[in-house]
Amino acid sequence: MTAVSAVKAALRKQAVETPSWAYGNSGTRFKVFAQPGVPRTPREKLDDAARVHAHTGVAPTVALHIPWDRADDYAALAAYAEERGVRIGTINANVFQEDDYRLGSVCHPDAAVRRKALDHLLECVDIMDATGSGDLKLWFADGTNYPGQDDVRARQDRLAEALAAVYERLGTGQRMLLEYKLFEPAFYTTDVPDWGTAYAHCLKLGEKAQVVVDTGHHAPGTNIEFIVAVLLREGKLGGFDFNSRFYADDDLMAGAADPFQLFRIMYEVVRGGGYGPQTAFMLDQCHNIEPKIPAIIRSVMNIQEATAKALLVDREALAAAQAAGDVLAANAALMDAYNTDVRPLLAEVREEMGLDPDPVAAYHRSGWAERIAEDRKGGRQAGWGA
Ligand code: LRH
Ligand code: MN
Ligand code: MN
Repeated sequence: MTAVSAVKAALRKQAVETPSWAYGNSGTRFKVFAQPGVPRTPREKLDDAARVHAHTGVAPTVALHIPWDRADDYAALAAYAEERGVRIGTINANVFQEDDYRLGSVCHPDAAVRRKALDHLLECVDIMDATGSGDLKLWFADGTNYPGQDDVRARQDRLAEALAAVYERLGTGQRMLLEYKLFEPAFYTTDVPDWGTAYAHCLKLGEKAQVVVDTGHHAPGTNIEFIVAVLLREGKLGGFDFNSRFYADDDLMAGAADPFQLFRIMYEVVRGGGYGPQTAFMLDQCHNIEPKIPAIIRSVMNIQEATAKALLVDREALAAAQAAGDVLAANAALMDAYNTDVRPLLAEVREEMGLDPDPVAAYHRSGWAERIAEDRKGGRQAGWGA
């Protein structure tokens, strides 16, 4: 049996990174619904992230997206975060929002555009130096819409060249995390469409290059936990962008659409020795209609619940059933853990951490939502279309 005290200790040490862009207004390409009190500056995003950490105790870092979170002085921004009890986490590069990138960024056929994109990636490493951030997250919107539009192989060569230049620039303790996505905004080919392509590039680059699994970036029905198991086995799982999807890259709250899948993923993480600071557990969600901060708290709690269940799996019983070829007993060992109501356990963990057992209720009682609605007028859209 798994000792409950060990499970609780592991849960107390959990760290989920929240994305700065989840705090701002966002929408679909049809409509951005503005909300009262959303942040107007990177500092205000950090203020909100600090509230999430204060109520959950497990969201100590905040991912930035550059240029959405541009600052004059990044060291000062990092100091501001620390004053509020959080730290700057992953730096997300953004080479997809300028007219120059119509045909791509680092894979663009024009060397001048490729240079511009590379310069931005290198600038992001400068920002990591200034903020003390260890991870650079790279996602490329690059691809083509029509057969014949560009040379698919040449685009891989250009990608490899840019990645190598960034890799070269990384300092000690810094990693680059390459994120793949099946499609969108490109619809015929995407230059990093799947874990295999990301893995091949990272393998060639070296140990500081690892793959990021965004749970919304696969074809329907893809067995994501299998990808997680394989990447962990190869030492190439850098982290996650957690969110939920029903259809494509929906960016809904983590664990909302398929909590069972989230459990299966977390089980493979635990099983494969990936539960710890070596794996970046990030959220990548964009709330469209629901209030930002409570929705982020809900995602964090959903991840905690999936993790608690994964940690509760009786691995000895599971291994024995697997060795005996007892298919049903093995499946039952997993399902018993999944079907456990872990909410009381997590409430206890929170109380032991000096927190309210119900983070959402505590947030609503805190008065923060009313305060920011009053104090902040003219909140900005998070990212696209801003
Ligand atoms: C791309 C993506 C990537 C971006 C984020 C805003 O779909 O998942 O991680 O940085 O969305
Ligand atoms: Mn993502
Ligand atoms: Mn995405």
